Amino acid sequence: MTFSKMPNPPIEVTLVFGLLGSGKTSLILHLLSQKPISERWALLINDFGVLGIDARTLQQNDTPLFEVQGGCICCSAQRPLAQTLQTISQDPSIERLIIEPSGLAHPAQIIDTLKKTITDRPFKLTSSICLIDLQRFSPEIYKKSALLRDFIQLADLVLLTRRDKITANLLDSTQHFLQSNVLGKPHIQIASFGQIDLSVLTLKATRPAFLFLQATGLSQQPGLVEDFSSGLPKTLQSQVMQGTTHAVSWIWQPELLFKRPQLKAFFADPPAGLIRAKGLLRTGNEWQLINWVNGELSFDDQAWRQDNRLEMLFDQPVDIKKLEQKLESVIHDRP
Ligand SMILES: Nc1nc2c(ncn2[C@@H]2O[C@H](COP(=O)(O)OP(=O)(O)OP(=O)(O)O)[C@@H](O)[C@H]2O)c(=O)[nH]1
Ligand SMILES: [Mg+2]
Repeated sequence: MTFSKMPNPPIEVTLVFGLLGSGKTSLILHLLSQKPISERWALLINDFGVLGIDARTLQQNDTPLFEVQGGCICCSAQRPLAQTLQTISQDPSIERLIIEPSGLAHPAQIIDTLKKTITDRPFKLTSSICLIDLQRFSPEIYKKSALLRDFIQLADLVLLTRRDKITANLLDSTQHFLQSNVLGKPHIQIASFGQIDLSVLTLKATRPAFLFLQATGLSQQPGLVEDFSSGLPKTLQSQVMQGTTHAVSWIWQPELLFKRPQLKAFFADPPAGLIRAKGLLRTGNEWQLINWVNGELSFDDQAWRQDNRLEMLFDQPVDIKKLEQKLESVIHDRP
């Protein structure tokens, strides 16, 4: 990749979007692992909840990371997004920006903000990547979901994820469906754990200029963050963000331990309405990133050691007392 030697070169932007848990952070981690040493990138992360778990996961020494919190950057956090873009544009060393919006964000509004915000240096969208979880895609879902159809329309690349989880037949039929039903035939790649190469950062649009669609039927309202008093031991912070999607978040002291078997049991019988969970938890001498998506729980080692934090997203109001009673069995005061 070569960057322009113009006095005020644009910052090249890659927008990585997709529904909750579709693999955005995993893809960005893989892209970062291939970053040429000579290039300077920045990351802009907009996690739905308030704990910034994605940002903690993606934090690397040589890549500045900007977080926009307080809702979705496509709606309630549009102004913080514009302000952050201005801050990024003032760093002359940054050549590329990768944006991960929350899984609830509509990319059209983000593209609009990128275009209309006046910044010291311009931003140029060089690729937009839409991740689709093969396990959660079907022609019926596509037909029902205006959001999913918008996602696919807006993407330069549709990246089908969780290849490892589905059969070759299902993969074939999904690809065939997308090629036959999406206007302009999307450019499709397939991956497990976001393992694709850096050429995706500079994709040229494969289709003529798209129409920005209005975000309709989004299950997202401006986030309202409220504190709640937690009954769990040594809780440092407990917050709930309310909209149509309810995000419940806790931070606990680092001494607490979360035993794996109990965590597995908790998520084997998940609380009603749970759609996504992630956390950075001490599970022994190590800290682990835990992810619950599609009914499956996974653990990955993390260097994180500052505290325990857990976030759960629900598609219905939550009885926090009941939820905490259930969670109590998972928390151990001492190793
Ligand atoms: N089996 C399998 N798991 C995957 C794949 N891609 C991601 N995952 C796992 O799915 C979980 C969620 O992945 P993330 O990369 O955090 O997804 P995300 O889209 O960033 O999630 P949100 O930011 O919460 O919307 C993690 O446990 C990943 O390890 C894949 O291709 N195959
Ligand atoms: Mg993520």
